[in-house]
Amino acid sequence: MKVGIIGFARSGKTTIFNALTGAHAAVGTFGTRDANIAVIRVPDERVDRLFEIYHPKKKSYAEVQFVDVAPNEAAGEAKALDTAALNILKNVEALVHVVRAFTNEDVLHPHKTVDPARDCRDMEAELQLSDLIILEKKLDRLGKEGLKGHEFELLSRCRKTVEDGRALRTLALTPLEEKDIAGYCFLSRKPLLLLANYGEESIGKPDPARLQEYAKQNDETLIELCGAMELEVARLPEEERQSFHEEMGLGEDSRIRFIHAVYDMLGLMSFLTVGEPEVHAWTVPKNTKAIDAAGAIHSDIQRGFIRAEVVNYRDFMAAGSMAKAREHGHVRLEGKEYMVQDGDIILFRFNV
Ligand SMILES: Nc1nc2c(ncn2[C@@H]2O[C@H](COP(=O)(O)OP(=O)(O)OP(=O)(O)O)[C@@H](O)[C@H]2O)c(=O)[nH]1
Ligand SMILES: [Mg+2]
Repeated sequence: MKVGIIGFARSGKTTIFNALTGAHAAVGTFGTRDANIAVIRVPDERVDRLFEIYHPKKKSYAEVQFVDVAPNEAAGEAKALDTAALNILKNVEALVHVVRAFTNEDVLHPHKTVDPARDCRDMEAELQLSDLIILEKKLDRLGKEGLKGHEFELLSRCRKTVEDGRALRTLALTPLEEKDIAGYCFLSRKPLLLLANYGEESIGKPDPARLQEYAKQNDETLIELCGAMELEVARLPEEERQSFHEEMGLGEDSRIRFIHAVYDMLGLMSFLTVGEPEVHAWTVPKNTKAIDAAGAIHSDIQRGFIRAEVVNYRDFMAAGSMAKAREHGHVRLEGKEYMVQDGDIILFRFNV
C-alpha cells in the first residue's frame, strides 16, 4: 500500500514524513529535489503481545509505504504539484495533504499568509484540474471517433463533477463504473486525509483556522499534529516517547493516531496469524471474506481453503491462551463466506 504526502511549499511535508517514518530526509532549504520514500511498519500492540506469548522466531507488522513528493520547481511555488509529482501520485492509493497551520516568520508561505482553509481549496482545485485535463483529452478523442457509448457517458459525468468544482471522490459510482475509470488514476478520486501542521504555540488551543469547519463541510477527515514537535519526539529513545507525549499534552502517540486515520480512510483493517515461526499482521479491506483473507497470505491457502479457525484477539487475551479460548468456546469454525473482523486471529486449514 502506498500513500502520497502532498502540500504547498514549506508546509512541513518532509518534517511530518520524517516524524512518522523515522526517516532522516533533509528539511527546509536543504531539502532534496527528489521524492522521499520510506516504508513504515504499522505499530500494532497486538503483534507485540502475541509475540510475548508465542515467542516465535519472527514478528511481522503490516506495512505502508509513504512518498513525500519533491518541492515543485517547474510550476513555481504558486502551485503545489508539478508534472513529476502528478506522475508519482497516479500510483498511490491515498493522499495526505499536509496543510500549514504553524506561524513562523522565517519560513515563507508561498502565498505569503497562513490560511489553511484556502490551501485546502487550492489543493483540491489542483487535483481536480489535473483530472479535468485528462477527461477533456479523452472525451475529445472519443467524440472525434464517434464513440459516444457507455464510456463517453461515464467520463462526461466525471467531467461535469469537476467542472462544478467537486472532487471525483464525491461521485457515486457502481462497482463496475469504478472499475472502468480505475485506469485513469484520477487524483481527486483518491481518498484524502487532511493533516494540519500546527506550531508548538497552538498545542491544546482551539482551532483558529476555520479548518475544522472546512473539513466538516467537505466531509473530509482532519487530524492535527505539530510537525516540529513530533520530529523531536520521534528522535527520542522509544521508552521516553510516551512520557514526553503525556507531558506535552499530545495525547496518544501521534504516529499511531496518524496510522489509524490512514487505515480508516482507506477502509483497511488487520487480521493476525500466530504460531511457532511467526506472528504476523495482515492488511485487508474491511468486509473481506475469509477466502480472500486467505489469498492475502498465499494463493495456495486460498485455492485449498477448507475452513478457518477464528478467535478474536480480545477474546483470546481475555481467555489467556488458545487452549482456554477453546474451552470457553471462543474459537469458531468458519467457512469461506465468513466476514473477517479487525483483530481476528485466524488459522487457515487448507489442502493443496
Ligand atoms: N515552527 C515550526 N516550523 C516548522 C514546522 N514544521 C516544519 N517547520 C519548518 O518549516 C520549514 C519547511 O519544512 P519542510 O518539512 O522542509 O517542509 P516541506 O513541505 O517538505 O518543504 P518543501 O519540500 O521545500 O516544499 C523547515 O524550516 C521546518 O523546520 C512546525 O510545526 N513548526
Ligand atoms: Mg520537502
